[in-house]
Parts: sequence; structure tokens; C-alpha cells
Amino acid sequence: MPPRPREKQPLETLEATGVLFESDDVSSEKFAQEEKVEPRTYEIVWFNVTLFVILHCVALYGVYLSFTSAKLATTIYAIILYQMGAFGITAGAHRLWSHKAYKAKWPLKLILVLCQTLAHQNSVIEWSRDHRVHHKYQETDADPHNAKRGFFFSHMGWLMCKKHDDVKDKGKGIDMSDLFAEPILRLQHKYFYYLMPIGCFLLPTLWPIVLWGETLGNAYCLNITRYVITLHATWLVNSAAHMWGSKPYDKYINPTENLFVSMFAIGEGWHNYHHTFPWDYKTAEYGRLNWTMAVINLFSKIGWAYDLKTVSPEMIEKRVKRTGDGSHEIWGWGDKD
Ligand code: ST9
Ligand code: ZN
Ligand code: ZN
Repeated sequence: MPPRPREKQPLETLEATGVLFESDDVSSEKFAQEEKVEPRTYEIVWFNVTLFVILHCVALYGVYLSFTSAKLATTIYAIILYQMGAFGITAGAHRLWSHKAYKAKWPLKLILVLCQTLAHQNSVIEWSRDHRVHHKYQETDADPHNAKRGFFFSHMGWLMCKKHDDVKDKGKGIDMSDLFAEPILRLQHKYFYYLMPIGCFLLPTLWPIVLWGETLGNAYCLNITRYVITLHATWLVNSAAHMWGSKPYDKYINPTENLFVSMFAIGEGWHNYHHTFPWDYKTAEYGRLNWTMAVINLFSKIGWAYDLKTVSPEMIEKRVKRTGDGSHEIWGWGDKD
């Protein structure tokens, strides 16, 4: 990768990024670390490895059941829950809370926290702290899922071993006061290990049994299948969308535009754009395969979502021409190597 020009960001960029402005064009610390190549050690957490193996076996069995004994209603229900959980992650933990890309009224916050709990990817506070560290120190040892450590590590391996000391050290410097100031997030964080089993496993298993007479086995396994699918859809953003695809906005960073990932991650695969302009509520220049954006727009029509931040076409154009890889469909003449 060519060394990145250390230019100062335009004031407009700094102002618009709000809480994450420092992570847009990361500190020089990042670049010092990028050059550091050292053998890494992996302290494997066997409890997590065992849980993930069991989870995947049950999920695969759930796929089998959906084609054999499960009711069609249960399969459709599992797909709907996958989308709802995904929405809690994308519109909630990611765009609203990690990046403050828009503001939300309390009914929408409640919906988002419930959906995010359904997706069980840790509490919003823990998720956002890891994600803010990821943006600020991307592809360094302080990045929890540093893609330079390979596909498997960035996809799911990082959840099966102890975090690098840099993650914890640098993470302590991340300001999380805005999220701790929100009672709903403090509550979710404090009672997460009560809320998560109920919200992600118990209730979703119960409804098909009560409402349309599904068997316990089918309801349980298909719920695990939808949970695992949401996990992989999310993890693909950290792995595939940090490895494969074009870089129309910034060729100096690893995140890419990945259509396949966007399809499964309901609009979060446009990752080169997102790392370049992390405060944009669309996490993309366009609305393609981005129903998270469409639903936020719907909520903004009834006033539950407001102050949606985005990026002006002029700013995008300037950036594409300055740092793009030449693949942008309109301003494709970015400075090619
Ligand atoms: C899951 C999360 O899957 C997935 C997140 C994906 C993010 C994706 C982002 C992509 C972009 C957005 C697009 C969204 C797309 C969505 C599409 C949807 C379809 N800073 O954690 P511990 C401290 S979760 C500061 O135990 P270990 C911590 O506070 C899946 N401090 O570390 C603690 O201090 P204290 C289900 C930090 O021991 C201490 O360190 N969940 C930070 O190394 C120890 O913390 C799981 O599988 C930080 N960043 O263990 C659980 N991090 O003691 C997995 C930590 O004072 N997690 N600290 O409180 C674990 O079991 C463990 O965390 C571990 C590491 C084994 C991985
Ligand atoms: Zn990323
Ligand atoms: Zn982000």
C-alpha cells in the first residue's frame, strides 16, 4: 500500500464528523503502528470456541429442518428476525450510537435497543466502544478485528481469543460518555446478561410455539440459524469488506466497496465510503441495497429520526479526485498509480 499523504482534513470534515471526527483521518500513531510487524500471539479462549462450534452445528441443523419438518411460517419468521436484528445493529449500534450520524426520539431508541438485543452482539455500549476503536486505529493492533491478521481473525477469530493489549490500552482513551449518558443504554449494558438470553433466545423461540404450534426443536434451531446468519452478515463487513472490492473514495485504506456484503448486511458493505465519511447516516454515497437507509428515512418522515447527517456531493467529488483509486462511476479520474 502506498504511504498515505498526511494532509490536514478540511474544517468542514472535522465539524461534520462530530464524535468521530478524530477517526476520519486517523492519528499519526496509526501509521507508526502500521509499519510495525511483529509476530502475534493468540491466547485462545476455548469456552468461546466450544460455544461457536455448538452454535454452528445447531444452525446447520436448523437449515436442514427448515427444508424438512419446520413450518413455512417459522422459516419466514426467522428471516424477518434476521432483518430486525440486523436493523438493530446497523441503524442502532452502528449509525445512531457509534457514529451519531442522526438523532432519534425515545420510541425509536427503544425499538433499536430491542432489535439490537435480539441480535446479541454484546451490549450497544460494548459494541460501540469496539467499533470506535476500530475506526480510530483501523488495521493496527489496537483494532479489535485487525484485518491485517487475516480473513478468519477479522471475521470471527477475534471473538475466540484474548484481545491484544493495544485494544484495551487505546480503547481506554475513547470517549464513551455520550453513550453512558443515555439511560436506555446504561440499563441495557447493566442487565445485558438477563436481557440477552430472553431477547435473543427465549422469546424468539417461544412465539412460533405459541402462535402457530411449531415444535420446540424446530423453533429453537431455526432461531439459532437466524442468529448465526446475522452474525456472519455482520462479520463479513470486518473481513470481506476490508479485503475485496474497489476503493473509489480512498485508496490508502483497506476498507472496500463490496456489493455482496451490502446485500447481506442491509447496506453496510459500502465500507470504503463509510471509513472515509463515517458520519454519513447512509454509510454509502447512494441508496443501493441499503434498506437501513430507507427505514431511517421512513422514521424521519414521522419525526422519530432527525438531524440526519450526510456529505455534500462537492465534498465527495473533491475527496474522490484526491484519494480515489479511479473506480468512481462519475469522478473516476482519481489520482491513479
Ligand atoms: C459479536 C460482535 O459478534 C460483532 C461486532 C462486529 C462489529 C462489526 C463492525 C462492522 C461495521 C459496521 C457494520 C454493521 C453491519 C451490521 C450488519 C448486520 C447484518 N476498549 O472483552 P474482554 C476491556 S459478539 C477499552 O473480556 P478479553 C474491558 O472493558 C458475538 N477497553 O477482553 C475489560 O475491562 P474490565 C457474541 C476494552 O479478556 C477488559 O478489557 N459475543 C476494550 O481479551 C477485558 O475485556 C461474544 O462472542 C476496548 N475496545 O476477552 C462474546 N475491549 O475488566 C465475545 C475490552 O475493567 N467476547 N476492554 O471491565 C469475549 O468473550 C471477549 O471479549 C473476548 C476477549 C474473549 C473476545
Ligand atoms: Zn471497518
Ligand atoms: Zn462505522
